[in-house]
Amino acid sequence: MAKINSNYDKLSAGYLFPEISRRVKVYSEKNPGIEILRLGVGNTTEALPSEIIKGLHASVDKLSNVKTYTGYGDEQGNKNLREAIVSYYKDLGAEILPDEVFVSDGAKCDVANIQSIFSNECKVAVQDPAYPVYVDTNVIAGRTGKNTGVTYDGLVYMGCNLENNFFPSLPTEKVDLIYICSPNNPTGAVATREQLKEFVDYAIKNKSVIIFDAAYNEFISDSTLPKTIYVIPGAKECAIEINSFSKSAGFTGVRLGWSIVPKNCVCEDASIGKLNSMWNRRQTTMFNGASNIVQDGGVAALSKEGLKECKEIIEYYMENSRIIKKGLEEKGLKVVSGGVNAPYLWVKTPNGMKSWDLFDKMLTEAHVVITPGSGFGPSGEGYFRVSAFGHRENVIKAVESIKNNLKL
Ligand code: PL4
Repeated sequence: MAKINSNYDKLSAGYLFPEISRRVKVYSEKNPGIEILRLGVGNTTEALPSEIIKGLHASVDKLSNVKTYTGYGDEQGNKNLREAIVSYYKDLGAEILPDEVFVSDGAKCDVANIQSIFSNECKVAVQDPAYPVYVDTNVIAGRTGKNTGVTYDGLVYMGCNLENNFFPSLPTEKVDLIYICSPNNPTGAVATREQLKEFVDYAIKNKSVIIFDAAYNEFISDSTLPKTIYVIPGAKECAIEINSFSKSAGFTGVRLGWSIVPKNCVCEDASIGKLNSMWNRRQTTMFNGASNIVQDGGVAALSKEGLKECKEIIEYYMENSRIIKKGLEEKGLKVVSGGVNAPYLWVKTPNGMKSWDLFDKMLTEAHVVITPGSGFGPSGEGYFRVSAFGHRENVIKAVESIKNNLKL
């Protein structure tokens, strides 16, 4: 007799982003002809730069010739891409070995799957608010108790708020797996070296592992802020880093990411090399490698010219961010975090409104889609996230519509 994984029943009804799409669809169907302006999902909109297009085309051409055709590649990723990632880290000031790099088809599956190499006994700590995948995958795996409607029992929520400048203090109880995202989704806050060092020291002392999501690291323009946790002394002993080509190179639809599991990364019952070999086993068993065409696109994105072109597109989105910030502040809304070294702005809802009420108000009055803060965790209630990804003219239209039509 088959039985379901009843942990699914603990989850909140719908995953955040499909729930937003559902509400927007219902509204659009009832109000045909109204133009919806999207500052909700962090979805890239600008064309891929020429160096990446060249890399992708060349790779397609290789497949047309029997002498250069390739079939399955290494599950961990092609050698040239893994080496390009190693050299990317070297430029950031971190020494990573090629067999510590695991290429994937995006960061989402890596941040979702990485928990599977750890015991179900592990106590999990998440920044609150956080990208919902960290919490939901641990719920599915059975590392939490029941859903109270606001929180999950057994999970440690590390509150990020105005008082701590949206970076949490160390957990007061012993935790085993710690999710940190910097630049943070949704608050846009970026951890300093000192803040990360505190967590690294904690993890080493407690034999915990940090899962560091660096998906937005290329949006950091302040050179004093770390773009990888591996510039922090000791981080290779306690941290797994996950990154993506989605936001830095516009690969949201193309799909490519990577995880780094250093050989020196250990935990209570894993000595040197064990976590790396477990992730290798997991990936080689359950994943068949990223598309060879896309991997060649990734190599092009990490080339000198590719990085330069991608930087220009990042700067375009960051100009959007400045436009949004200025417009929201002119409207009297409080942008409390983000938008400077990150493509998200974290904004207080006016008059103490609930996040989803503000979502509906924004949609019906200004026809603008934002993301309700409570969708990212209990500390997100009373806030909303605005994404700076979008065509400039749409961003300007959205900001104008908020200024002219939102009734405060
Ligand atoms: C909507 C902190 C976006 N359907 O594209 P990937 O898989 O390489 O990266 C996913 C990812 C990983 N880590 C962080 C992220 O913020 C994201 C993407 N988040 C958003 O608007 O918050 C897209 C969300 C998508 C999803 O569910 O991920």
